[in-house]
Amino acid sequence: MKELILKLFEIGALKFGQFKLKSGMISPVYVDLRVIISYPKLLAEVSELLWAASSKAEYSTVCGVPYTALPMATCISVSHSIPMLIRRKEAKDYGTKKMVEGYYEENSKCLIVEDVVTTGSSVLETAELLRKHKIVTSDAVVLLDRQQGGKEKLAEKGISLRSVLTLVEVVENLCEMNKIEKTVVDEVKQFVASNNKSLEKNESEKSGFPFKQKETAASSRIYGGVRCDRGGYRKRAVLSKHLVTRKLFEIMESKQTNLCLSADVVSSADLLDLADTLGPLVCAVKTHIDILDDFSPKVVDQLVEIANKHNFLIFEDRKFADIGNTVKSQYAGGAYKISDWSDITNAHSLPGSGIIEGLKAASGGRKDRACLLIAEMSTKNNLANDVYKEATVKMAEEHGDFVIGFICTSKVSKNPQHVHFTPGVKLKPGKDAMGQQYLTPDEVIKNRGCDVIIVGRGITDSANRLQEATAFRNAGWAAYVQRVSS
Ligand code: S5P
Repeated sequence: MKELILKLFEIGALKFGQFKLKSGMISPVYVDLRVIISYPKLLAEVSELLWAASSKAEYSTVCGVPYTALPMATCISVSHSIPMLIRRKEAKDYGTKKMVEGYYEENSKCLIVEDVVTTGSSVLETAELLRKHKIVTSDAVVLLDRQQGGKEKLAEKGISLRSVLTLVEVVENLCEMNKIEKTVVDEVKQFVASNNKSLEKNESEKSGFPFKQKETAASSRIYGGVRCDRGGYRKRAVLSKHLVTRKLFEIMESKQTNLCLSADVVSSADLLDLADTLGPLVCAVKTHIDILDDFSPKVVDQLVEIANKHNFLIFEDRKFADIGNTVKSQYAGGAYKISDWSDITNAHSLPGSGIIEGLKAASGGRKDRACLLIAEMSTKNNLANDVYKEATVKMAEEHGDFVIGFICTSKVSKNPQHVHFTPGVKLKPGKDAMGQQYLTPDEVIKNRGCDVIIVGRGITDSANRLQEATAFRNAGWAAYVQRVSS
């Protein structure tokens, strides 16, 4: 089960933080198993486990609770030659007006399949409908039981619920694998123990996904300082006035990653493939859009779609360095129209504050656009000395409505609203042939106090990019956890 739990965590099906459910309840965990359908192997595996969990039940048909469990029920049906029924959510307004599709005999037994159970109300709704059609429903299987009274409630109604996973088992395993902190486990356990039956599944997991729409991300979270983590990303999300900073910290916290992929590849297909494959592991994807051999506006549209799907920010590493009037056109115009699609961009502070004015003007006052100033560089013999660095930080302070932090190799600002992005990161220290110098995630995050590791060739040159990105993500996150807990 460990592997399954890890996979669910990695694809973002389980998120930890403070989530306000529609019912008003604050949950320390958010479960979105819908994303499983994007991973066919996992879908098949999960369906087999559901089928195995039903081994003691007797049934001649299966019926998935709409919608996430529909494909799971379909997989069980096809793999084990068990006829399937579909429960409609609304009756058709034409034709037969049937609420249950598929062939069944009166008094035949049907197994209900569900992805997640909280209070059990969705399973019960399906069971009641099937019962109205004289179909016997005494058994249900679920992938994840949130342990909030659903099993008991269903038992009272004559339905025996078997689960593949329980929430407590999930968090305990994730903690053992160093994916979440012990405090999160305790919070979830406390939440489960409070056994709040007022949580309605239809009101929570099934009806909204806080991070799906970029615009709704901020509004769906709690900013009351409900939980602080001693200067950690969550607390800083609460403190942050800039929408992009807040979003970034929230993403980092919910996906438990401080990895920014530097997708320095030259083909659009490679860029999109990287973003889609590694999207679940990163908080941001950094592009050099002008190195694509085959750039077309479609690429950035697709990249934005992928960013929405996997909940990461896009950072075009344009390193603007000209006068305000010129960068204005470079940012919003030309072939790339960067301000249309990139959440974050960066600029040298060398020209003075005019460059920020120009970029800000080009962004048209959009609150979801932000800039990092280059305070330090990762290359040997670079010219950014302490005076330059301090002047850059001052400039950032003066333009907090657009500048959210720095490209740097150390923590240059004490302002918790400033984000520190550090390039030149590999799992082992070293350098390349052209002056690039590498630090480890541990050094960058734990010792130097930076926030985000930017990793390019450490991942893109690897034969197994997914495995390598996972290693960077784990190393970066472990370093952060150690930093905030020490
Ligand atoms: O000082 C810097 C600033 C940046 S943004 N040093 C850097 O290396 N970068 C960028 O980070 C660089 O342009 C490249 O895209 C990435 C590092 O790539 P890597 O392959 O060396 O990890």
